Amino acid sequence: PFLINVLKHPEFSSGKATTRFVDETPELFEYSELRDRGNKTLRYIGNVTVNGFPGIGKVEKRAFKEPRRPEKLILPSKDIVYPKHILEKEGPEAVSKWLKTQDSVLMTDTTFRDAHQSLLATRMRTHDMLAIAEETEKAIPELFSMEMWGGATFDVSYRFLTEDPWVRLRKLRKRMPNTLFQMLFRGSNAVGYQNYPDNVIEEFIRLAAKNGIDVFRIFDSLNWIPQMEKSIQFVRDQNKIAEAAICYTGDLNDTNQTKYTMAYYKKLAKELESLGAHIIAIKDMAGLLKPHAAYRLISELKNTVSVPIHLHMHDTSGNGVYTYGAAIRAGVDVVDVAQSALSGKTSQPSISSLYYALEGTSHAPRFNINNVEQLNRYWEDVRKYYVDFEEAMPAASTEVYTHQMPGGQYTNLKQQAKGVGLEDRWDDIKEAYTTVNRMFGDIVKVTPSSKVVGDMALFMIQNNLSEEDIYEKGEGLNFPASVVSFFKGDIGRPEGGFPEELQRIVLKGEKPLEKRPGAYKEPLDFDKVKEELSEHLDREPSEEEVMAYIMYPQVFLDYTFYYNMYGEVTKFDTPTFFYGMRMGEQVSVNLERGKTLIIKLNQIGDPDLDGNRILYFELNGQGRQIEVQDKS
Ligand code: 3PY
Ligand code: ZN
Repeated sequence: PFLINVLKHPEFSSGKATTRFVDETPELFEYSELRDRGNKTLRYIGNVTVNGFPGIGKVEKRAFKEPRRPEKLILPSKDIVYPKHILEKEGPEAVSKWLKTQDSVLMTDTTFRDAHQSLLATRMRTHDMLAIAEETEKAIPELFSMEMWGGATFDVSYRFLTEDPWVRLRKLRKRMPNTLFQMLFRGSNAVGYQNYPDNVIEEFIRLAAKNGIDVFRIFDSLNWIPQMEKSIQFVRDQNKIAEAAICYTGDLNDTNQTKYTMAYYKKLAKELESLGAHIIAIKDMAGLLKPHAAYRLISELKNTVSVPIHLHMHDTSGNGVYTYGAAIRAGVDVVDVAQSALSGKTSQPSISSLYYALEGTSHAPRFNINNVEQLNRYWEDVRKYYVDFEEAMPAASTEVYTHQMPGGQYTNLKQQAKGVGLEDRWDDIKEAYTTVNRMFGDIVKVTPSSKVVGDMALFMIQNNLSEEDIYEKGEGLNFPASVVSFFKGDIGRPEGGFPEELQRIVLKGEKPLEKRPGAYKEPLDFDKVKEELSEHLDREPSEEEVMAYIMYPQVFLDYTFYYNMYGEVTKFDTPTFFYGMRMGEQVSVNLERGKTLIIKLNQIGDPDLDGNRILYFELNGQGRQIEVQDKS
């Protein structure tokens, strides 16, 4: 294509071109680059139109309305205090102190992270967040923070959305410069499912801070502090907010509870405070904290530590707003909520429901509810794009108090069960999940420990194994890799230690670790990894790309392969990204300012003998054909 550009250029055809013509005429490159981006775009759209999107398959593209946008926002007054500014001017301790002086409860909006992780299999695209980011900051400047990164979003972006999560972070940062950005960080597991050497944890935190994260919610999936303390220190080293989380499990109302008691939570909170946490979070990842227990827990914690308390929960049981009400009466400083259209069930309680529940009390939040409701219309419309990822329960379910499955796992495990043909045994799987938890000694269940319990439950159902069978036939069984690794101590140590008999059966003579896994790991040689990645990419990678490759080597390489093939697919609107185009439809893709592709699909040819179809497009008025292999 480059040569053709040269030949067609007016200066060249007029005969005036010199040998320096190519150097002095950069638009040639630009033109061929745009052409190349056009080709990639058509290749993507052609492929998804013919073959469908992974996980959805080939379905007819419905007609979607443009999402409604907020039109009458009341803009923030000049004297509004942004905690982000406090952090920047006075540091994390000042934010912590400021929080404690607030009468009204503060809120973290999880719409960009946990809400869609827990309802829509983490598939929310950057495109849909960016489109509302500026208005969100204008509409609710009173938020404590926006949770918008970490957890499962890191790998899902690369794996399923062909998106770079670092780019998401930077772009949102630009549009929301005054809002604290919060991420979920799995302690020594970073944003992965395994332990990393300490220098990897340090480097990840440095890069996340550099790219825009302010608040790091650090947790360990077994509440094991040796897996958290390095992360707390590394966040402090960056002068960012270290929010150390205690995962809530069991039931504080249960007088027979011997492990997860009030004393247990108080002890953890004290230890985390002494390690330098600026905020203590109670992370109720399944939604097990009942109202009365919440009142008692928060009251006790407020008397135990002097840092603020941030409560996170999922609304699976339907009791979320009631629990928050009780916690707020007990003086909790911040709670996690989601925009109504993405709230409830396995997600967080609704920001607007909670607003009205608190109206008239001394803790009522200060934001403008009408602004929030205007934003919510956008989310009502955008959620429709993602219906094919809605795996959640159809309504609230109090069974969660029995199976204790985290909100973020519910849809994933269901998908996993479907994958091995066990969809119809979902009730049995939930029951097995409860059994496995008991067999493991009643452990905290959250990524990655929840995955171990889920894998074991599936394994038992798939192989028709009862609890007795495991003890009787265990020596001859090939347990799932995650289960073996758990009993080895690879993700840490549960409260009260491992059940010895089961550990012996699973490990088959192998010795478990004696110290935290990170203590055995040599520091990673970043230069060496960078060199290795350069060879794969054939160019010098950025430090963020090196980190992505460390976390998820194959996923990252696959991402770069698809990125090279399809270009910046984040620029497409979401219906086109998931469903391609209808015959005769026209869409526009704005690549950057002044570079818009107007695409029309005119015809799809019949497959040839090899199954290849020709798609006839118009790209900015010019006919273009793309050949796509029909995989059906
Ligand atoms: C995650 O680790 O992704 C979670 O959301 C845990 O609750
Ligand atoms: Zn959560």
